[in-house]
Amino acid sequence: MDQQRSTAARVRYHHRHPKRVRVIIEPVTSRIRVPADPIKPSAGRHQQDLGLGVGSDWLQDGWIYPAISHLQWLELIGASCLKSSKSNTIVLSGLSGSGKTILFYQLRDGSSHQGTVTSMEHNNDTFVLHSELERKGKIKPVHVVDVPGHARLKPKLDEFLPQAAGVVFVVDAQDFLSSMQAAAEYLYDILTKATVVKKRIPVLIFCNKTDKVTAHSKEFIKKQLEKEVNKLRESRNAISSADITDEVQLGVPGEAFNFSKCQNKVTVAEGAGLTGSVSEVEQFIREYVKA
Ligand SMILES: Nc1nc2c(ncn2[C@@H]2O[C@H](COP(=O)(O)OP(=O)(O)OP(=O)(O)O)[C@@H](O)[C@H]2O)c(=O)[nH]1
Ligand SMILES: [Mg+2]
Repeated sequence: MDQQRSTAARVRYHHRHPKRVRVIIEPVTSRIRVPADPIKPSAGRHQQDLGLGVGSDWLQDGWIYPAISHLQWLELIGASCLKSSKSNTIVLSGLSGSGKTILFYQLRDGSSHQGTVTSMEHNNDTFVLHSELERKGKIKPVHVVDVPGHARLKPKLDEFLPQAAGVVFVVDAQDFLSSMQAAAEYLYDILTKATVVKKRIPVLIFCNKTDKVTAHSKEFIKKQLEKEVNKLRESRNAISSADITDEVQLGVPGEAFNFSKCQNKVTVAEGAGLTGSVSEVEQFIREYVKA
């Protein structure tokens, strides 16, 4: 009698809840018999092959076994794992001095660790938010990456963006006017990244340092950034040479740009990392990295 090693799947429907199915994958060393009857459900259960097999289906012990290679199964299992494993990475981005590192420590330790200097390396840690330490039950930790604003380190962003569940773009609300153009350019680069648009990665523009009385409001910052992004969009579109190529076109051509036109969700919040006023960032994180 022929022996065949292969993998098999069966779908078992719940007898009372037909929408509930169980897929059972198992290696099979089967004695191959030509099916007399293509489908023979056993008492009280409905079975069905997955339609994934190549060649014939073989009937054994009342189940249909599509013979497909182990490699195909690995691919299928890998794909379903990727789908179900949600990222827990939040990327902190923004110009140098906007307050990313202070925010990072505030989220992790509930303290600003005053005296931070310009970061020359990215900060990277997985932790339960400090504000959630008192909460009962199991809480999903968040992987927070603080990418320094130094020009040399900005390319690091490309490394982390593909795995991001969300991006926090930190803006210095106090020193906003002098850094507005540079901030808009950096934000524009993020919003036109193919990975951000394709994966619909949400972006939170966090207007930081609002503990200072001279800080600009989030409404003002939002409007100014939209205007600056609009200008950038026009000037870059006008460049006929391929010197600068945006991966994705922003907004609707011919219409003034605003963040609601982005394919991914872009929201604006305000607070101060230094004084621990970061609840809007925490809410954003928990919206996209479920506890
Ligand atoms: N008043 C005030 N100052 C802040 C706040 N957050 C950060 N700062 C100050 O801003 C400066 C820069 O903060 P950092 O967190 O080091 O900035 P960064 O974005 O990490 O900068 P790079 O590492 O260079 O990219 C520090 O002197 C902080 O004390 C805030 O909420 N309010
Ligand atoms: Mg820093």
